[in-house]
Amino acid sequence: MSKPIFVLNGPNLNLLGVREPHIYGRSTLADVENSCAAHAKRLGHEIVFRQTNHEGELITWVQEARTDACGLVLNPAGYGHTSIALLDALKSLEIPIVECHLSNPAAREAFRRHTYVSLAASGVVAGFGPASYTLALDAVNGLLARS
Ligand code: CA2
Repeated sequence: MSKPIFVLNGPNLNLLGVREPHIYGRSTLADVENSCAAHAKRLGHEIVFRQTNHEGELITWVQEARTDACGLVLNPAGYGHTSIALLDALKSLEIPIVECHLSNPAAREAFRRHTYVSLAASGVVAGFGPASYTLALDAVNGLLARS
């Protein structure tokens, strides 16, 4: 079996389905994890799915992905807009990286229009709710097939 695809989630995404359903929908993060695991299985992959509210922990997991993952789906949440340290960690990876957002940040406040993560990602999937994650898994799978 090849290495898993890491699906990493940044701060406050543990509140999914609990707060702000008008923006982020009613699915919980556990629902998103279950649909990612089922979709990855159909693609012939396993996933490691994690969420943290701590920047350093997210960076440690990105570093872990360097040796232990075949691809990365990352919803950096607020850290995407702020963290050069996260970008530096992502730049050390040689596996496909797909940035993923539930909402469409480009259609929201101006400060959400830029993410540092995009500088290291092969592409971005945003605005499709939980389906952004399964589409991002499709993208990683496609990139792996081409490599
Ligand atoms: O749309 C996304 O997935 C975001 O990454 C979510 C981030 C936001 O800062 C990005 O601009 C776009 C916020 C995550 C907070 O998640 C919550 C979920 C439910 C209730 C409150 C916050």
